[in-house]
Amino acid sequence: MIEGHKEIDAPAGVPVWDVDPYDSAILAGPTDYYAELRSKGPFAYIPRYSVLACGRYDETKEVFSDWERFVSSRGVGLQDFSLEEPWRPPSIVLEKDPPDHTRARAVIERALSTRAVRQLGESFRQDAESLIDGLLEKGVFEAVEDLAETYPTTVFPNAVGLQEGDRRRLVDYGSMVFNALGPDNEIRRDAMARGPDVVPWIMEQCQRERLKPEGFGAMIYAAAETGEITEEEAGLLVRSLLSAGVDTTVTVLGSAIWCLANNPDQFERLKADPKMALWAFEEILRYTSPVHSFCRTANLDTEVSGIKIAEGTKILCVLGSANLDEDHYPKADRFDIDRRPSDHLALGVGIHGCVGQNVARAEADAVLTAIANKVGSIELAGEPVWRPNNSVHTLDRLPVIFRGK
Ligand code: OVM
Repeated sequence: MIEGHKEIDAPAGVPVWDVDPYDSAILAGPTDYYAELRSKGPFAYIPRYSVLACGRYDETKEVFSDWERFVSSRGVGLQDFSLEEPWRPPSIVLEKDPPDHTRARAVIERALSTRAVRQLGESFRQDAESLIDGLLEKGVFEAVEDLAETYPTTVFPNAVGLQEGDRRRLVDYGSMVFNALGPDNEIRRDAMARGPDVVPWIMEQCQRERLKPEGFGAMIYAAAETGEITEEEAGLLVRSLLSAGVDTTVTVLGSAIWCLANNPDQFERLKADPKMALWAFEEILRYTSPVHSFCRTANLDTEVSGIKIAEGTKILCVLGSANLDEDHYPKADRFDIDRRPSDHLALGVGIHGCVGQNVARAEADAVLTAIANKVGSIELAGEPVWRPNNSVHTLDRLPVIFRGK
């Protein structure tokens, strides 16, 4: 065993690569690691964790889409749940395969449907406008804390129907969930140390009595009324909302500002046509890949691109690398909102593709549209600092200046 999964040999034809993908320097600046991974071929064997890493577009998409061969029920991090008990009861949507997955997915999908999300649009827009107005008054601000963390932790708890939206605990729980998918390193241990304070609070917010009668949470509990899922499963699905809905959107909003500050020509393009906000968002997703990697586990002996993969193999799917694959995206290293990359892998693909993407798009659309309409220029006011995280590529600090139009 290694990091909670079966130790495997390098398959024939796969280069051995002595790298630590979870090294803080790589997590903070992964571009060279991504490029080297792609140059090695469809897969590289990483002895330190005994995993096959995959970072070209085609193979990453193949592994990620094929839930029958590459399962999620054995965990989407390094740990194999068939061999080791995870730190929390598994998610009934992320960490399950059909047929279990199908029932839970249907319920959460309905709660986060286009129709349910459309009703939130107006309040999302108002909150975005007043946030941007406030930041324009400040001029210089810290974009991670004052924008990226503030916006989702304002609108999302409300949309779920939480009584209180303790921003720190929501962000800290997300950090636990995403760091837990990596190895038992210092980053993971630091995040997990918040558990005693954060986990009981999160579980408390998931209870039916705690949730307002309107919101995603209440819609999920309505499915427990009809017997489609149990009350306990409803609580776990609300937990999924709180696990996946905060860190991800916080990350992408920070990265959005980083992209626009570094590419003033693209910001001009967006200002000239604010209707490009959603396409800008897709390019931000492709270019920055908020979730940089998730694993799958081979559930049988199989083969991908001529490489034999043994049952029990953990495959580290490096989404951040696949999204920068030159063979799929010409000039992949250029941020270009006119690219319209509707097939990027940042939200996953297939039956496990991001179920919250309507909500994420509504949040991003509101914020990017408000910025396009109100802000004249975005400038860095200091060096951006990235925060190492075992699955999320996220900023720690981003000092910027907004000037009005
Ligand atoms: C969950 C969940 C879903 C997607 C991502 C995620 C690792 C968690 O269902 O808890 O973060």
